Amino acid sequence: MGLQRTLSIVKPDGVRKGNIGEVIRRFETSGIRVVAMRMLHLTKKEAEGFYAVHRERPFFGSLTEFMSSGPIVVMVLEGENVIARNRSLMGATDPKKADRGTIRADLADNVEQNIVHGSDAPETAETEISYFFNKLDIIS
Ligand code: FUP
Repeated sequence: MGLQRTLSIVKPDGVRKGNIGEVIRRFETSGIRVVAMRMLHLTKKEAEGFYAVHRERPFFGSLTEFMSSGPIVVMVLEGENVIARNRSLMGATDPKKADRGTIRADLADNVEQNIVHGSDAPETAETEISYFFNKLDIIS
């Protein structure tokens, strides 16, 4: 716990649907600070690198195809207990199972195209942040 950082991604569906501002608004409204932000378009290889932990899963090909299908917005979020707070704002992976009022319940179409990514633990947050950002990119 304490002050944490986490990686957030507005996925290609969120960018396509014009949800960048809505996602960031929800973070800021709940007191979470954005301390780094960038827009980029992943190659298939870069998406595969990011989701390497899922490489044996049946959805890996489709997921990485989707994640490289258009630009994304990557952000570092900072706050007390921000890893769990971000996950609770996001809602369950499958929008049909996500609590009402969460980002995925309100905005996502299906389990693959689910608008946002958020790191799930301190170790993954560190690895995922460093996949996109250098130390000097992050405001402290
Ligand atoms: P989450 O941490 O909520 O993003 O969920 P996971 O780490 O379990 O899954 C990562 C991504 O894989 C999801 F965001 C979308 C994709 N996925 C599927 O496409 N199908 C599935 O059945 C499960 C996950």
